[in-house]
Amino acid sequence: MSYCEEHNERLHKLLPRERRAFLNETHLFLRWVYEIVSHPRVLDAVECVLGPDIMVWSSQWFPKFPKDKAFVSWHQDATYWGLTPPNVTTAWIALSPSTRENGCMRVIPGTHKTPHLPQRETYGPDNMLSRGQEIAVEVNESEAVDLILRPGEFSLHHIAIVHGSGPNNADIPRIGLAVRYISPDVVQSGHERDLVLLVRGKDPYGNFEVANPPDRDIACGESPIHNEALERKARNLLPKDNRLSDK
Ligand SMILES: O=C(O)CCC(=O)C(=O)O
Repeated sequence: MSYCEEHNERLHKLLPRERRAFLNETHLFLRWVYEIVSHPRVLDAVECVLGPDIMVWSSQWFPKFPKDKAFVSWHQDATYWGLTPPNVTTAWIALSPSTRENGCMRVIPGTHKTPHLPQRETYGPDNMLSRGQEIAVEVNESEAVDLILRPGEFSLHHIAIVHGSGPNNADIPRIGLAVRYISPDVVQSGHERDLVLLVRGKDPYGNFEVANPPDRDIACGESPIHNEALERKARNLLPKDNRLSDK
């Protein structure tokens, strides 16, 4: 929270999708975020899905201020991350209550098992995704399940599941850290080798560059590893004119 408070004024001046430039890959330069992403309770759950060898490919904060219009359109991460095979799971870790009223994440069960849906880029100003990407066909919202969490709880979601979230209509913030875990056999389609952290087990594949975890908190913008990770992700994932963030 102190990190968010420190950058509160700057964050408020940015569009939701621009805010995220401050909020990506903080596990690479903030020790306390690293401690969250490598917490044994989180990794035990991830291990049930991915097996004993686990790497953090990315992490992103998704903060919604009280009465914030920011939302996340329905989308499938698998469409634009370029990661195969889909041995990828996101732990969405709540640092505030996450409820229907303050815009909790919602998923459409079973959609990770059906063919990927077409997606379009809207660049909507209140959309928290960097290109405002959204599913281009109708999503049956009556099937949506709310992932209601208390602070300290987390959910896991598959890279291909249809998910999104609405605005924050409450007087309290909604803060979540989305941590993207992969198993080391995953390959990325971009030209750059992304920087990852090995948080459990071993990496017999060498598909990614394994970075060292931070041993202390470093100021935002002053960590060479963080800057490098942001640039590589942007070069892999974003069109040249929109390299503000990686999602
Ligand atoms: O925080 C949200 O509401 C959406 C998060 C999300 O899209 C993700 O974790 O992939």
